[in-house]
Amino acid sequence: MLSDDSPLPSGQQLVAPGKWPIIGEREPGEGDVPWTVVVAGRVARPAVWTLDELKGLPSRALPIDIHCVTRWSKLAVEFRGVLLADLIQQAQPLNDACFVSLVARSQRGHATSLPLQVIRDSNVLVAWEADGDPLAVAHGGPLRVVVPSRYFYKSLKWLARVEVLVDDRLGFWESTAGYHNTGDPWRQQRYIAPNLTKQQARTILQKRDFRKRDLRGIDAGRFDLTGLQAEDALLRNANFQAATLRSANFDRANLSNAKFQNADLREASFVRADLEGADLSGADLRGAVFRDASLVAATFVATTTAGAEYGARIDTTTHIDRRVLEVLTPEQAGYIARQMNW
Ligand SMILES: Nc1nc2c(c(=O)[nH]1)N[C@H]1C(S)=C(S)[C@@H](COP(=O)(O)O)O[C@H]1N2
Ligand SMILES: [Mo]
Repeated sequence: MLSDDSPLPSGQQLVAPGKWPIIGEREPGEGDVPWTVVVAGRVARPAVWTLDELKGLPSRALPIDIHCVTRWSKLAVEFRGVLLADLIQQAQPLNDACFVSLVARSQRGHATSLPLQVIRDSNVLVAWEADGDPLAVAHGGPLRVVVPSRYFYKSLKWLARVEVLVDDRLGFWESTAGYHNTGDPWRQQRYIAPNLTKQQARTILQKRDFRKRDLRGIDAGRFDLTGLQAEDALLRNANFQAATLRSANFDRANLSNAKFQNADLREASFVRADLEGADLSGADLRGAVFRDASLVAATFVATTTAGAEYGARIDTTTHIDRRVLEVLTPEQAGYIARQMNW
């Protein structure tokens, strides 16, 4: 168990030593060769560097903790690079410059943003090396941003363009998926909930039909939702604690960070569902189907402060791919393997 002075924000779990999950895009979009980084926008002197020019600048290696919003963490990865603040300073930001949009070389125009002050106050790096090795392409190589003290979605892979702005411009996840625009892991600023009145939520819960709906963060704790139809629903951060969900259908639903503690999920179906960071501790999973579900950093067993283990009810009627062992933390993987007799 971790002590109170642990460097792990609440709701996070360490990945196994040596593991580093790949999240989001896996490769950059096509672009010019060689790689360049441009600083433009509200600056007096737009600037551009090639990769070699950047690597020729005075660099520093800093240990930075990775905290992914889907609840895995990897501590003290040593990233080598240059300070983003130094690059921006060379382009001479104008007085009204307040925000910075970081744009990737990406097929979908992936971007994220930060207040200029955050870049000046913390060691935001433009990095090309992690733990002594060149960054792998899937992890943003040849060049990515690394932002300490923010969820990792602020750490843009394949940096191509730094746009200095007066007003903020929301990034890809922030504008399409409700990711919090600050994303401070110490405050668990994970997602913004959509607007749903209490009355609307009640009606939807009574009908037990969530199909294809955006119900992020909905509170369905303790409800009787036997036979719920929730195929393709967006249920990130939803609360299903102690709910009755027998034979519920969650196929292809997005359930990342959903809470299912002590829920009755017998015969529930999660085919191709996204359960990254979901908490299923204490849930009854007999007969539940997790075929092709994504279970990165999911929780099946928790330990109370008194030290008691408090696990999901799993047996050989639970359909779960053996591959999950690779994406779970060692504690979680061990628990599943024991229940399944693997
Ligand atoms: N260009 C780009 N950068 C990105 C993403 C992405 O999809 N595209 N995903 C973000 C998210 S959500 C996370 S958690 C981290 C994942 O980095 P990793 O794959 O190296 O672990 O990259 C961030 N930067
Ligand atoms: Mo993420």
